[in-house]
Amino acid sequence: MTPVELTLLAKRAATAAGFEACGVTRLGPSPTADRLDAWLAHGYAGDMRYLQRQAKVRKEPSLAWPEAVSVVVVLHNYYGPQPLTAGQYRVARYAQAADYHKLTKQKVAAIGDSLVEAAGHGTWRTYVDAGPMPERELARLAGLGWMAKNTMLIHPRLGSFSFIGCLLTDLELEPDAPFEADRCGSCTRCLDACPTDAFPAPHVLDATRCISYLTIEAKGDIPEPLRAGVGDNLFGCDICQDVCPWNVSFAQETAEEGFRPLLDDDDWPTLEEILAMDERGFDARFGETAIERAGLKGLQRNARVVRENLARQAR
Ligand code: B12
Ligand code: SF4
Ligand code: SF4
Repeated sequence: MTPVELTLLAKRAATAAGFEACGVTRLGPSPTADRLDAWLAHGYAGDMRYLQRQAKVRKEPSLAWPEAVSVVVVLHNYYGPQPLTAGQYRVARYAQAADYHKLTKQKVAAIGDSLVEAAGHGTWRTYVDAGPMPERELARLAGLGWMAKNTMLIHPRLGSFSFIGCLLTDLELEPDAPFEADRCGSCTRCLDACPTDAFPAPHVLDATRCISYLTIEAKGDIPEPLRAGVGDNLFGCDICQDVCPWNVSFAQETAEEGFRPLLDDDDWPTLEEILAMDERGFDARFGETAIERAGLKGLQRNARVVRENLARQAR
């Protein structure tokens, strides 16, 4: 099979697996490596030391696997409602469902299997929010969207509520043209809406001020000056995506059953119940979700901050 035929086949397999968009790029040095260096030098990665450790490979992704020549990049829409859970707090949409990594990886792997079967040779590896792949950069290079001012990859017909999956392969595929336009224009809604002022400039996120980092990745306490800004966000944050006109216009509820909330509204514990939880209770409620990443201690830290904020609002 020719590279063009194989590429068509990969895109059909992506659609069959339920991905809403698929593009292809060649594996090469990252054209924006200097942005990563500058970002790390500013200390914007905070406690996420793995980003420092992986920087060399992120800038030169082929170091992860020298035989790889092509990357198939897919987007998977996970949009859905974000209720005020237990009438008290919000959980980022992606974290209300069963952990997306496993399901998305399985689906990406199905594309790899189809490719190798059709080609009669070759091999592949998957990357979904794990490992040193610069996923948003690869998605842009594969023509799937632009790096927006809120740093999200926005697809012009899907918006940004999509996970990115990457399949590296040693098979020759036909690359798509990179997405060169920046369709944010003069809009600044996301920058203005961020409650913790986490954007020092458009396209640059200071993760150490981002609610997503503070409630998921940060190891210690949430710094006092940022606590009020956390508001009712118990885990993660969707604010800079919610206000984005591209999501307001195009976000549609996901068709993937596996991305629907794992707990019924009634099953979400109240803040008081979270604060009284032990490890067993935490595992039983959240063991299958991305919330597991914060651990019981992290979730309780967040619950205290949200409780303080609710009490302040009520006064
Ligand atoms: C670390 C990390 C975080 C950190 C830091 C986020 C950040 N903006 O850097 C924290 C914990 C804060 C975070 C939060 C979230 N994350 Co996160 N995160 C990652 C991770 C693991 C690495 C990102 C990274 O390398 N950051 C460092 C910066 C410097 O790199 P970058 O933003 O990718 O930018 C590079 C290029 O895109 C380019 N670039 C940047 N800006 C511009 C501008 C222009 C004009 C150009 C040309 C190029 C360019 O240069 C950079 C260096 O190469 C990726 C998965 C992965 N392996 O890539 C997921 C990932 C980015 N996260 C994701 C998600 C869903 C989220 C949240 C929405 C979760 C939530 N609801 O709480 C929030 C969104 C917050 C936000 N506004 O970004 C998705 C994003 C999907 C998408 N459509 O964009 C990813 C891709 C995971 C996945 N596989 O789906 N995340
Ligand atoms: S995810 Fe929330 S805290 Fe982080 S940059 Fe966006 S609006 Fe700000
Ligand atoms: S809110 Fe406006 S500036 Fe921000 S990402 Fe969306 S279009 Fe771009």
